[in-house]
Amino acid sequence: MSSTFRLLSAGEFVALSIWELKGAEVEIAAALGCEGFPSEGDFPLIKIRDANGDEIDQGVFWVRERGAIARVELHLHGGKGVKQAFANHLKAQGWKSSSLHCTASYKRFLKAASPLAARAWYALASGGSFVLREALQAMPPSQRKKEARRILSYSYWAQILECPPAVVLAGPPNAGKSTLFNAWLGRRRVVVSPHPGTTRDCVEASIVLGKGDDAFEVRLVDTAGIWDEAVGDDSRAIGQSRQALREAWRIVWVLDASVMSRVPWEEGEGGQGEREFLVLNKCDIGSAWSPPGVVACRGSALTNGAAMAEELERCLLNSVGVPPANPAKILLETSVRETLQAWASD
Ligand SMILES: Nc1nc2c(ncn2[C@@H]2O[C@H](COP(=O)(O)OP(=O)(O)OP(=O)(O)O)[C@@H](O)[C@H]2O)c(=O)[nH]1
Ligand SMILES: [Mg+2]
Repeated sequence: MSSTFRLLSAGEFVALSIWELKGAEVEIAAALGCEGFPSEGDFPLIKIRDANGDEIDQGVFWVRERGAIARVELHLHGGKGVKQAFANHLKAQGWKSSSLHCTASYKRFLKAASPLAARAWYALASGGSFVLREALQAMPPSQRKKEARRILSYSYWAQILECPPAVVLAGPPNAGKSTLFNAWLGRRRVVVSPHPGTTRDCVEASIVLGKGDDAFEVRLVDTAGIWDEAVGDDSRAIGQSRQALREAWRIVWVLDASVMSRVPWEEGEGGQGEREFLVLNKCDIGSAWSPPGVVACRGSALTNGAAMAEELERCLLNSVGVPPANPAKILLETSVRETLQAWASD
């Protein structure tokens, strides 16, 4: 048997899995348990049964090409188990699996976790950067230099999309970092307790910042509380927190407003720079003090954490600016970036 099948959609958990089957019409019909092929323009919903006649899924049957070797597309549900069961079903009947040959950028497009990443990787996969380069090539040198510089000023978006950056929640123990982390995610992801030193390992989760086409993915990181005189496991946990702070794209310092405490930079942590934000938490039980410097957000992660997260998202978005309207200007391809760098410095 020379019939082959392959998965056209992304491999991870997705709502739909899209399959391509190539082979003789009778073999395809037998594999799908149909009487025959639907008439042209007809896309029936068919039930897929395994060798025992048990239904494993149902999906849309689309005939792309008829002939000695027919090609059909099948849209099934996207769960991992369904995909595995369908592939097993075909293999048991002698079908061979073939892989999808697509470019690295198209694969990144399929896996994109945010609208901005999807738009930028799609622009690259469909030749957008080539069109951009051609357009610049046709410009007079002085205009090209100016335009290349302008486009290169968006380079940080390429870094953000290549590797989602870390927004690190840090501060003293028991200040409410993990409570805010959970509230931000909208689910109980990490343990919260009244005992200082609850969080040990850094825990991260993906979140999407912003709305609409420009929304992009970042990694929200919960860390162990930092305090002096820690020894043993506590000291190792704080070592991890400090590592996370060094690698952070943005730092959100969470402090307890109800008890007098020192601000991180008085303890040699952080530097109150533009990429750091101060949060005063536990305002529901008191505001014993107010730290020097700008407070990005005050509130109670316990009673109103979602609103605090929203406020912080606004601060983070304001700190990063707006990506270019044309996603091809986010130069994800090194060779195009290098060409523009050469033009910009001509
Ligand atoms: N009243 C009040 N309690 C809060 C608030 N946020 C957190 N807590 C409580 O404070 C305690 C510590 O909260 P956590 O979120 O575990 O604090 P943490 O900063 O992660 O602590 P470590 O992991 O030990 O560094 C828990 O009992 C929380 O329920 C708040 O806004 N108001
Ligand atoms: Mg914690």
